[in-house]
Amino acid sequence: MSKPIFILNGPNLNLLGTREPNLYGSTTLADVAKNCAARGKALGLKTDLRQTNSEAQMVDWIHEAIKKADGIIINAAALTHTSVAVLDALKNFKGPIVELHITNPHQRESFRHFSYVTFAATAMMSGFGAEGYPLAVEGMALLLKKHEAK
Ligand code: CA2
Repeated sequence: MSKPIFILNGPNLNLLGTREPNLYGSTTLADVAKNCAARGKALGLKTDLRQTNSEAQMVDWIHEAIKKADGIIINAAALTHTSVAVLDALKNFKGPIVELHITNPHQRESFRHFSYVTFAATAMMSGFGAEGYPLAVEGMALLLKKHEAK
């Protein structure tokens, strides 16, 4: 039986849709969860979207994913640029990992140009706004097919 796709979100993404709409848009994380569940259902995938402001919680969820998820979509937010702990945890996950960003970090400050997550990611997507989440679910469906065929 197939396991869900974990969609993990890091610090401050609980504010999505409520602050800085010029940068991050007006879709809330609850809307994102619904959109991903609907897109996943159409593709035969279950999704489990979570958000934390804590690095330790993020590491624990990645460990949980090792046993309980077929794939990880991760917007680690600021932890993308700072966390070797998140990278080390991701390296133990055997399935596909999609690194996701709402904005295009390469168009922003130089400290956002470096990503630890990239070293463990199978694929990365950025700059599609909150619409990037359901697009990442579609991308994950493709990656899972390739992974299963191996
Ligand atoms: O573009 C992205 O998705 C980011 O991962 C967002 C992070 C940022 O640190 C990364 O460089 C790029 C910040 C997430 C903050 O989320 C907010 C959402 C709405 C309002 C305020 C913050």
